[in-house]
Formats: sequence, C-alpha cells, structure tokens
Amino acid sequence: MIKQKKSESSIAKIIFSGIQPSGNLNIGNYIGAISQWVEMQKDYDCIFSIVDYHAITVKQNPEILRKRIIEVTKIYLAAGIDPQKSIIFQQSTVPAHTELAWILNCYGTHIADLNKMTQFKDKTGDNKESASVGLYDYPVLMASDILLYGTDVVPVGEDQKQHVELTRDIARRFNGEFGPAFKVPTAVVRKEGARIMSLLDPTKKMSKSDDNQNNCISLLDSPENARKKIMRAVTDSGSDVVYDVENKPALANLLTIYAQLGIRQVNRLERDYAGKGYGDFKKDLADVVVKFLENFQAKYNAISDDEVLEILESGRQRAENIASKKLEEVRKLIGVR
Ligand code: ATP
Ligand code: LTN
Repeated sequence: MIKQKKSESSIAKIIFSGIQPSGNLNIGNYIGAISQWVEMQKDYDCIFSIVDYHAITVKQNPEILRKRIIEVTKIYLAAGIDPQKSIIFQQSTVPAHTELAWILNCYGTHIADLNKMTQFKDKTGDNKESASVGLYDYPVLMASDILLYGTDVVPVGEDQKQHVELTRDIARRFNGEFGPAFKVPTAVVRKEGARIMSLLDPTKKMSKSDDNQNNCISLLDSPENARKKIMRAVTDSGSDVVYDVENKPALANLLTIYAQLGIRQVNRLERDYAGKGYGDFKKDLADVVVKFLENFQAKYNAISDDEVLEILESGRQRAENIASKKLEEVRKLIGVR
C-alpha cells in the first residue's frame, strides 16, 4: 500500500503554540518549548505564533518590541522550524484572535476561572490593583489562539499547563451552549526539561523577564558570557554529581540542561561524572552550552530581516485563511451574523 503523505491525510493532528516577544529568549524557552516543536513538525500540522498581543499585557518599549518580533521569528527559524511545513505568524496580524477573545470573555469564561490563574498571581504579587486588565484576561486571548485553529495538541512548558486546562473548560462550556464549535485541545509537556530553573535560585523558573539576566542563558548571549554564567551558577552542598531534585535542586537543573543540550541522558552523565566533582562537571557543561550557542547563533545570523518579513507575511495569509472561517462560524452561532 502506498503510504499517505501527512499533508494528504485527513487525520493529521494540529499543533499550536507561541512565545511572547517580551524579552531575550533563553535556553528554558528552547528546551521547554521550541525544541519539542521542531520534533513535532514531522508528525503534525504545526502553527507557531509570535504572540505580540500577549507581550503588551506588560509595558513594552515600541522600538524594542518591533525588533523582538523579528528576533523571535529568527529564533524559531534557527532552531529548525521550517516555514515550508509549518505556519509561522505574528499574532496581531490576524485580527480574529482578539475578536474571538472578546466573544470568549462573554461566553465561556467566568471571573472565578481567571481568579485561579497562578501566573497572574505570581506576576502581580501585591500589586494586583495596578496590573493591566489585559494581564488578567491574558488566558482568554491564549484560549482564542488555540481554539481558532482546531488545535489538538499544545506543546508548552510546565508553567502554561493551567492556561491550556482553562482553554479546555472554555471550549467545553461554549460547545455546551452553542454546539460543537471547538475541538478540545490537550497540553503536551516534555518529560524532562519542562521547567528549567534559574541559575542563581533553583526554586525559581528561568524567566526571560527576570531583572537579573545572570539567572538565565539567553540564546543570543555571547558564548563567553554564557560560560561565565554557568561557572557562577549556584550548586548545592556536597560534591557528588547525582540527580536528586529534593536535596540537590541546583545540580539537578544543571544536569537537565546538560542532558538536553548535550544529548546525553542524565543517568549516563551520573556515571560519567562518578568520582569527579562539581568543578569538572561545570566546566564541561559550559563547553556544551558554548558549542550549542555557537552553532545556534551561526544559523541565526545567516537569516536576513527581509527573509523574516516574507515568511511572516506568508504565515499571516495562511493563518488568516483558517482563523477567519472559524470566527465566522462562531459569529453565526452567537447570532451576530
Ligand atoms: P516570562 O518569563 O517573560 O513571563 P517566559 O519565559 O515564560 O515568559 P513565554 O513566552 O511566556 O516565556 O513562554 C514561552 C514558552 O516557553 C512556554 O511554552 C513556556 O512554558 C516555555 N518556558 C518558559 N520558561 C521556561 C522554563 N524556564 N523552562 C521550560 N520551559 C519554559
Ligand atoms: N502564554 C504562553 C504564550 C502563548 C501560547 C498561546 C502558548 C500565547 N498563546 C497559545 C501556546 C498556545 C506563554 O508561554 N506564556
């Protein structure tokens, strides 16, 4: 029997994911999200967005934001997202996202849902009253991103699972009221590397919007700066290189980074470093990180801005084509058409 190509099959599953152009993307974003997207392209129809309207839920400098949209696109491309196969587009260029978000604000989302969102609580702390309404409503825009495309699977880091759960609730509620308009998506989180921790505090997530950039290795850090950050990363008491999240959380995090970027399993690393100390381990990890960054940045630097603009325009057209149909169906269901 002739094997059906994925694009000709009617059952190819759909993937949607996105990253905010809100800071310098780091190896946490790469390991937790982008690297699994690259693998998934083989088996799924993929849509990857640069979610700029999510980024403005906190203040952004317009000049920097404009630059970062191009930068994040280049990062997707350098990591191996193939624009011939997958759709790459900028969220704000497809207005269906914000329009559906409004409809879902009215149908499907309860205030009690948003009050449970831990990301909002973590990001605002004691300053909830002065946070933007957009930051509070952020998960509804994310639900609309996902639901517009009939998404089956949403590959994300650990911190985004709750938002995908909410998306499922919203879809079910809407479908319950108006009929089966939306597919109910599932979050997929990597088994290892779904939550890369800060280099200076292993109880905190490595975050691109952290004020202290020594917490993370940016994908565009100079290799030498990255080396320094690894050598300065905190370790735990003791000296044995063993994976023990409870008692050695900092080392466990470094082992995960090594395993993911160096493509060597953690238990193999434990064997390789038996009898050696943290110093040797960190030196080798720094080499792995430097090699990874050099390779990644060579690809990144070879991509021109013009190429990016062309890819985003073609992605916009393909995304718009899918999203506008779903939105029109929803408008009819709720009675505004
Ligand atoms: P910020 O920290 O600025 O709020 P972020 O670094 O979480 O943002 P996002 O754009 O919100 O970046 O996330 C992009 C993707 O990267 C998401 O799928 C998210 O789960 C994943 N991700 C972010 N940080 C990490 C991390 N430290 N480890 C693993 N995955 C991560
Ligand atoms: N909130 C996500 C970014 C994001 C997203 C999405 C991820 C916006 N829309 C749709 C997956 C699917 C984050 O990572 N902070």
